[in-house]
Amino acid sequence: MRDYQSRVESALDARLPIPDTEPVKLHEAMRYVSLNGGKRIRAMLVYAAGQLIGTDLSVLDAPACAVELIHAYSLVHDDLPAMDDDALRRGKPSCHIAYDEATAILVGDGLQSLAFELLAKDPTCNLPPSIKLTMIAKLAHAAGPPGMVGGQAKDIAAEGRALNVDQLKDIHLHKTGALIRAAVALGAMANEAIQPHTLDLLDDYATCIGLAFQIVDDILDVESNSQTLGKHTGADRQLAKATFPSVIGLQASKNMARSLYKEAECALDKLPLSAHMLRDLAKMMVERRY
Ligand code: GRG
Repeated sequence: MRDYQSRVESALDARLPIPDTEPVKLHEAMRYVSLNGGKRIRAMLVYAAGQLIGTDLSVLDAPACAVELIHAYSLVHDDLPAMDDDALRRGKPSCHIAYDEATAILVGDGLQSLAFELLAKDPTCNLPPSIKLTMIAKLAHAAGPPGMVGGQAKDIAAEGRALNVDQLKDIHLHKTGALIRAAVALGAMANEAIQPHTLDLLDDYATCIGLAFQIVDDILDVESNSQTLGKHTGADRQLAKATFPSVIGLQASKNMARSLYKEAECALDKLPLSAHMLRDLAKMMVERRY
């Protein structure tokens, strides 16, 4: 996993705009938010799903960067005053604090377009155009209104309202889960040999761990502290947002995360391949402390 992490760090570094070229502030800020110590879970999922099918890691660099860039953009925009208004991200001042709001909006926009440009024309992603087109469509769907952006819109609309657990699941399957599903799908799709049945099982796995990941995020928001997490805790309470612990309780949230993890493992058990990296990643995602 550390190899995957350092691989995506170098791949991002090589693909982000050069810092001292115009517009310098935008380029610097894009690098500030993308090379600042995220866990790189989504990139690891791309690499692990791809390696499961036997895909060369070099082909997976562009998709791994693309999902991390979309993720970084979502965090930058999520931290803006118009959204969660958070001044701390990955242990450092959020983009709009370190720079300014206009720059943070442009950084998000720039990271998003770079993500799609990499999938379309990064020279290392030398796949047939039809596969690349399917990957671009998959990521666009996951990041857009049917996925992450739609989930964020529902999340904002739900502020201050009482939700039941199904409504909460629906928000997070989109807001957090859609990009995690896309990461696994992109890794698996980057190979002509992928079988539809394998893709379906991997999607079951990703759906379960995506939701479990968000439940753990909500639990950590209650049980951890901002120094460990690198972001302010208790923000959801301040914004009167429903969370898994607030809707079903802390212990039931832990049980739900555990049972989704088991479900994810069951999906992997049905694969005709040994998916030990995806197994380890699922474990890491539910047992994480930050
Ligand atoms: C603004 C379009 C738009 C979407 C924002 C994903 C999202 C939607 C907002 C992020 C807010 C948040 C804290 C969600 C909880 C789960 C989550 C995505 C946590 C952050 O992901 P990690 O823990 O972050 O993988 P690192 O920093 O490790 O990359």
